[in-house]
Amino acid sequence: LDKIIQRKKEEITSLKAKISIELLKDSEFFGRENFSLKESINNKSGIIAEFKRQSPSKGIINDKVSPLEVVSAYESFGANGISILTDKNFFGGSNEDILNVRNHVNIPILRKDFILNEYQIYEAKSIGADVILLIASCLTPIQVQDFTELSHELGLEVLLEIHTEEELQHFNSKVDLVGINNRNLKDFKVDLQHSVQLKNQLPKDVVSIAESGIYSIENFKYLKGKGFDGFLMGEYFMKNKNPAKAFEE
Ligand code: IGP
Repeated sequence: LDKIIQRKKEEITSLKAKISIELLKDSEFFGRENFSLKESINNKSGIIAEFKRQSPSKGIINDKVSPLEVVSAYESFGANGISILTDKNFFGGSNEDILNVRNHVNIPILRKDFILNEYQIYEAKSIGADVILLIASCLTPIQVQDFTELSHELGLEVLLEIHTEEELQHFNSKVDLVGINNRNLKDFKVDLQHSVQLKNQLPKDVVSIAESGIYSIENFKYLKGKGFDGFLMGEYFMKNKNPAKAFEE
């Protein structure tokens, strides 16, 4: 009997998972073509502007603005992509933050979260994201590969985030973009040299994004000069009362 019950429990759990994924597929966003981040940053400024209310390293950055006003302004000031944190507990975000803006902007949206299983990838598609972040330090190389295949089946692009030399092993040629995080997620230290050094170890034709710690136009120009295709910037914009204003400079 114990065996039967154990087996039954597994059966029900996987059935529940299947049903919830089927429900996600009812979303209007399944079947819609994605906005490609890879194409959108090609030969442009490459700025991917982030909506981030708070973070574990900085506390509250800006909780007075709505995603729709900020994101629309980012687009009109010339951002090539938008990043939105959907993690609630540490970043104060939610899936609604993407749902509420998706139909109002015509540039790609990156769902920024800690993706650990397939369900979250279906979920990303169902809320209208175009790109998902896969963080190498949270996943095995095999998971990166499997999750990338699933994302492509659903019409999502993958941005693989790495921070250390060892994490280069998570890279495979199927991922669409590789981001190098200048911030160490364990101690929050930021060092722009970090992305420059690691970039040299990536294949030349990889679309590369410098992430975090880009706090001035000089920082941006410096990294651009080093050959990065894209620049993920959050705090520089969000710490402004009017986040898109920083673009005007
Ligand atoms: C933006 P900054 O320093 O400009 O606010 O950083 C972005 O790179 C950062 O939010 C980020 C992040 C992450 C957040 C990069 N990788 C992974 C959460 C999880």
